[in-house]
Amino acid sequence: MKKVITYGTFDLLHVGHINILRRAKELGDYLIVVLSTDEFNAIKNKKAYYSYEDRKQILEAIRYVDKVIPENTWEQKISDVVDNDIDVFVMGHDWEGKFDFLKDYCEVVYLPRTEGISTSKIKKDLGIN
Ligand code: C2G
Repeated sequence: MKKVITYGTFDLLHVGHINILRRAKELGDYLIVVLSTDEFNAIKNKKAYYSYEDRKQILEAIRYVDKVIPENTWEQKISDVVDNDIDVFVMGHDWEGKFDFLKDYCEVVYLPRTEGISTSKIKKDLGIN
């Protein structure tokens, strides 16, 4: 079984998230999403609208997603990849190069982002700060 992993906040779920999850799953047979906790979002200077539990429940309902685990630190990726026997690490190309250290442990793939949509754009368009 070819195992894929990806990371993110996935707040206010939109087609950009669905597109990366679909393409990540297409690279293997099993997709783990490592979901930023509310506490880690604070470290990322992000404030999600939905709580971790709600974002987790939403992700678990997506057909491409097989497992959701918490992302608590920047430093957990190597152990996540090793402990979960991961073959492919996937992120949007806004992260291009940032996680190349994982190439010692698995394939690293950066996929094009979906243009014209983002959680911050949704908030801005709706007049939410
Ligand atoms: N994404 C995308 N297209 C968009 C918006 C997002 O492909 N229009 C991708 C991002 O590139 C990322 C994933 O969707 O791969 C999740 O995006 P965010 O929830 O914004 O995650 P981020 O804050 O980038 O967290 O340790 C890594 C971090 O947790 C990544």
